[in-house]
Amino acid sequence: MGEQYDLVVVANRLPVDRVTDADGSCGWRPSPGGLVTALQPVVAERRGAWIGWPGDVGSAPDPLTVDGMRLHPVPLDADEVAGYYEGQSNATIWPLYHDAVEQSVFRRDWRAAYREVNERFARAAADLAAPGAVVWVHDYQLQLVPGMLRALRPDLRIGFFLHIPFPPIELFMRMPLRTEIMQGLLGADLVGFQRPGGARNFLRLARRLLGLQPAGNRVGYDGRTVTVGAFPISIGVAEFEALADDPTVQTRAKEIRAELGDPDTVLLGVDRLDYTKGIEHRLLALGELLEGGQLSSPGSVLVQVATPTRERIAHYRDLRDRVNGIVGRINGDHGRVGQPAVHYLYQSLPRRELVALYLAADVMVVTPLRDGMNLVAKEYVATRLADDGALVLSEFAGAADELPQAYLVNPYDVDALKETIVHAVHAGPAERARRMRAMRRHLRAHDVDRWADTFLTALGAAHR
Ligand code: GDG
Repeated sequence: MGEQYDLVVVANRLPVDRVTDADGSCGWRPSPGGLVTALQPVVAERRGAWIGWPGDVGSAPDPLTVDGMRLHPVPLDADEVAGYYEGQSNATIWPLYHDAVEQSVFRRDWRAAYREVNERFARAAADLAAPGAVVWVHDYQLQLVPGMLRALRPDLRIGFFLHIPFPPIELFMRMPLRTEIMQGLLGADLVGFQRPGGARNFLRLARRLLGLQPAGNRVGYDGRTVTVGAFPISIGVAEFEALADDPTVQTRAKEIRAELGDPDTVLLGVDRLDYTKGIEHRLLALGELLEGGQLSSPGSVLVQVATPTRERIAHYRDLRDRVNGIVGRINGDHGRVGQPAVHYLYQSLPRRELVALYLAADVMVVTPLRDGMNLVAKEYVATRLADDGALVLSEFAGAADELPQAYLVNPYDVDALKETIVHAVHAGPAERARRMRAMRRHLRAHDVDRWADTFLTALGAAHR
């Protein structure tokens, strides 16, 4: 018998990236993100393991220990990256679960790859989990894993958390893999969603598609009881507060404002360059505001950070071209030498620089067309230690449930978006402080540690 663990996290990605140095030797670089920050202490404290893909193509490297977590790499070959990851996960499921804001592509060979890779993750978890262990499976790439793992190891306590929205029945029903995915998810003891709406969609679907009879937040399946609930994810609030309190970050924020030409208003957008994030809607609204004179350049500037993502998928390349075009047009129409209206960065920035940008921004503009949660909105709020600044937030982000004091807006309604941005830009300090204080208070009581604890406690209590 090999290594065994009482807690096993299963996620598409490992919390590290494999990097190849100039001399050809391989090394590891931590890839800090919200999920890693949340789970590292939990996994380390329980001497747990993390199963995931190292992010490159090729054979499996040996297991390694990082920050008290035992990491078990799952290898993918080039066809699997194309079929399981870029195909079924990101060109079929991702758009469909986000209200079909882009057309999903359905392909048999992608489904086969998805099954095969999910099976590999499930077998890895079955090998590593101690008798009666807790296994926590994450996200849309691995929806078949709970069912596959249940078949291999009926003794385990299995939790599943979906980071993205769970769609209404009408959309879900399009998927050729619909029954398998539902059966896969129902292999878990606890299925968690970001919002109550996702949990409701799931329970309705269990009735419609599988003829099950949910009672409250529970549904019987295959002789077991599956509990369903909403567990809104959060951020490491203390970490962001500490960065915001750091004098070098504060100095950098002042420098950024100076580099932008000391404008009256700095607006900020930070997103992966994804078509779900509503970047085009935001830019079009800004363009019309400059055109109509409600905002003026160089008095107001927008900094838009768009982090490169999924660049091999056609929808993402097309989006990049469109955004380049809109930014170019706005700057062509409204910029001056040395004073563009939009400062556009297609780059991934260090976290300190990101926080300096949050501090430099008067108005944060978060306008997704659909988003599971949106951590950027929470990060901006957490860093506003003086309760200043304003958050414009789409109703269609999960964060809107918890941050009703934001300037909420339907980003599809361009006039409403323009009005809301203008309102946020002109709001007085007292109004801003009132809103920001309430949002900060909520976040401080609901950080990511509490999210992980709440989920694991509910999993412990879930019926067998
Ligand atoms: C998925 C769901 C859900 C972004 N640019 C840079 C950078 N970031 C960081 C942000 C934030 C994270 O990436 C993005 O998180 P979001 O929640 O905003 O969005 P997704 O990536 O789509 O995440 C989402 C989330 O999962 C968690 O469940 O909230 O709804 O779609 O932390 O700060 N970080 C750095 N440089 C960048 O340029 N360092």
